[in-house]
Amino acid sequence: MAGQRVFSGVQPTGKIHLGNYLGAISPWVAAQVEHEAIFCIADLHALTIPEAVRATYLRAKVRETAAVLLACGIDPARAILFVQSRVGAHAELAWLLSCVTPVGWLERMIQFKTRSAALESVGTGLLAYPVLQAADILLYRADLVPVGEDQRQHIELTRNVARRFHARFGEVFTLPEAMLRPSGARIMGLDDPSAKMSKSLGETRKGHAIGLVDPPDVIRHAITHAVTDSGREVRREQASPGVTNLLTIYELLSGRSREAVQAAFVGKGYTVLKRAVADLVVTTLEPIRQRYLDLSAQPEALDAIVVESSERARLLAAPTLDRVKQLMGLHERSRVPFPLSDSKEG
Ligand code: AQP
Repeated sequence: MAGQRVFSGVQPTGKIHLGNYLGAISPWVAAQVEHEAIFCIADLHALTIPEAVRATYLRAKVRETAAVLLACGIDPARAILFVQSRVGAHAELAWLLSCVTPVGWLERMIQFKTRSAALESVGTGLLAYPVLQAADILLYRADLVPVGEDQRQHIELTRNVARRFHARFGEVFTLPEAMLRPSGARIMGLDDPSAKMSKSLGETRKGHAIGLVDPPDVIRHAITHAVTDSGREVRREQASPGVTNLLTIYELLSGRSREAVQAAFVGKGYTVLKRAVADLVVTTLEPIRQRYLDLSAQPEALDAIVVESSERARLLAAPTLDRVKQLMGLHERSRVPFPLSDSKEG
């Protein structure tokens, strides 16, 4: 797996939370060491969320997201960290791919069903969201896409869109693999362990999510009030979803095995478990919060990083888009050399 290209993204909406960190961002930080890594701040995707469609809000959120990702350890010397709307090829390829994607495929997406169910009027962008996501990934001919469990279906759709394109027009894309961590790909909400921890719910429900840059007292309060079950102590047999969620968070942040964590807490009261989880979360997140505060005080430096990275992303994306347009008959000869022999570095 060494030397493969990794691509993933995060929407600049709401508060980036511990689920984003454990399911996606911390695997990204690890991936940038052994792979060629490209990470996207997906502001075009954010436009599908009505509250995000306010220019000042979105612009501030893009910068905030960049600061959080850098604070978590994304290193611009190793990885490309760019803003989606700065690379025009994403929207252009999304349109071209939408012309080969059946509507039925999109209507079956769980995320579309969940989000649209809550809306009076559903925008076309919400339905087409996974096509834009497919374009994001396919543009860079990524091999691996580290994501949380909620994105598994979208990666499968990306593969199907690529296959359909290949069957009609010829080979151009790499079929990407979703990269899910065995434990922690779906961290649940603290206030309701039957729902995944999410930015959107975190906006409206206090105590749902742990923000990566929340102050320690807010984190401790949320964990202390996390929903568990009617029992009092951790048992050896199958734990309830709320207790399992706390054990999973502890397991991932401590780096210990599930068995070791289970053994350490069996017979201990939920208060002891919650205190231990809160201590570990605060110890892990406090340095991130401090780096975030430092970075936030340097907006020009943040902007310079994403502008420079976006230029690098533009150069990587151009040959794929050009090849796609050529295969679809939009122009005759490729204007940009397409690296078919797969030196992706170029
Ligand atoms: N709870 C989670 N556990 C593990 N991984 C997660 N991810 C999201 N939630 C969890 C992963 O984080 C990456 C960025 O996802 P996103 O920007 O779509 O964040 P979100 O929290 O899913 O945001 P929203 O806008 O609030 O979406 P909904 O309302 O659908 O939850 C992705 O790799 C994602 O899998």
